Amino acid sequence: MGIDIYAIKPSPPCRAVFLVAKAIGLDYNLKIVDMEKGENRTPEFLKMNPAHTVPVMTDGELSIGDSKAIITYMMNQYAPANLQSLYPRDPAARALVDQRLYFDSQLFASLRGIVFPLVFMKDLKQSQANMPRVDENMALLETFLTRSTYLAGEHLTIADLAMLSNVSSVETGGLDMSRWPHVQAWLAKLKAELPYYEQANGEGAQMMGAMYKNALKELGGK
Ligand SMILES: N[C@@H](CCC(=O)N[C@@H](CS)C(=O)NCC(=O)O)C(=O)O
Repeated sequence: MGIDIYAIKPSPPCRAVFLVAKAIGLDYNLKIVDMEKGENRTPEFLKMNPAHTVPVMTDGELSIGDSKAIITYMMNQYAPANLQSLYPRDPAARALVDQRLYFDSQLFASLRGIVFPLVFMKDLKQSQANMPRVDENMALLETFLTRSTYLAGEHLTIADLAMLSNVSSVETGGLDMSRWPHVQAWLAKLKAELPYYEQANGEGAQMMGAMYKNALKELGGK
């Protein structure tokens, strides 16, 4: 019984879920999905999430895919009162967090656009063609982070934790982070502040970065 999370460690959306669970001290059973064996396309998995993506969460009768739906549910259902500021109840403050979460999905989609063709299709050209979208989103993130210390204001929210899973992958993937100094400073600050960083995110980010860099090397890219 309890909460089950179907996931893989390198995936940024899965790491967003690990980070938020750690932040609020929520226990769950981790069910690693073997994507190479097609475990995300079995009838049982597709019943939980027809989009065949990880992460998926089950909690009693509820099965839900998409990291944003999962982390906001976790906050709404399980966050203790003293941690509500991670996903504020005030509509205006929450709107800001939600906006950053939607932006994070956009940034993830652009990252997928460089990783998927390279790692799974061995298509360097397509990956490189998609790179400007990543740069554009990272520049937008830089702009947000010139306006506030954290992504949605002056304190940590789940928008930071979701974005952290993506930006740490940009760093481990070897992209030139010096182009976005506020993002670099924010990343260093979160790594230092979150005692659960390494366990929930660091190890998986290294795995993702290695997959990207190895494929790039294999295909002769830079
Ligand atoms: N918007 C989704 C994206 C999830 C996603 O694309 N997950 C990838 C791994 S990083 C996946 O499961 N891909 C397998 C597939 O598309 O079949 C979320 O935030 O959960």
